[in-house]
Amino acid sequence: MGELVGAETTEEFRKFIAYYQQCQAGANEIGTKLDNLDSEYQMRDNHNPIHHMETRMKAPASLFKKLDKKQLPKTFDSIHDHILDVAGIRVITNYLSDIDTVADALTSQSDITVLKRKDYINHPKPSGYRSLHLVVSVPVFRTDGPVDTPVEIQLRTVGMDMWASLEHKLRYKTDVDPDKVVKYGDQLRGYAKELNGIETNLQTIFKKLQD
Ligand code: 0O2
Repeated sequence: MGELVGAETTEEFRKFIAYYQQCQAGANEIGTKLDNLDSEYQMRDNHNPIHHMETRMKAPASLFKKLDKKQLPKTFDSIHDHILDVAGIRVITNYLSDIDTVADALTSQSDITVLKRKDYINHPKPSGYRSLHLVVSVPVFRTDGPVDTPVEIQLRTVGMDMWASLEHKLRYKTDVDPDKVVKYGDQLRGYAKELNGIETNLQTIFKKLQD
């Protein structure tokens, strides 16, 4: 099995590109399903659970970094068999309860299989990070038939997304010594908790107004 690096013209590289496109198609399928669910909730309850969505394909450099971290060779098979987040979709919800609403509605669809679930909302990461991570398999219809394709879905509220995006910037800002960021760990965890409190209160107001 040849390595992908420097093998642009090989069969290995062609398989990788085809799979990359398949994963992108999987993310598109999930995006359409989520759009449809959001529209239905808007019609039914006069409330959109989804604030917005972002789709991303993992850059080849990040894929290779992940393979290195998992001590796997840089081959098509490694990516196909071990990397489940080649395609990712981030779903930003308006309220906390919208996360379960959207996750349950999507995963109960008959063509969706949940491959992995990580609940960083009830069990935040040591950094303070909160989100619900799901990896689902969705059929992508190719010329030779359907192929089950993994897509990672990160579901989080507007507040969780704000925290994650700013914390990510603080941590990965290349000109900052990582030790300097560690010093602010307690503060960052505290802000994540505060935001969670604020979002819980905002949801309570929303529910009262709805009743
Ligand atoms: P990108 O471009 O966002 O994907 P696994 O896939 O299960 O083998 P992995 O990928 O390490 O292992 O899983 P994890 O930690 O559950 O999820 C990784 C992704 O979650 C990260 O992707 C971030 O998007 C997000 N994330 C996890 N922890 C944190 C955190 O402490 N702070 C922030 N801001 N985001 C976090 P990547 O790898 O950064 O790349």
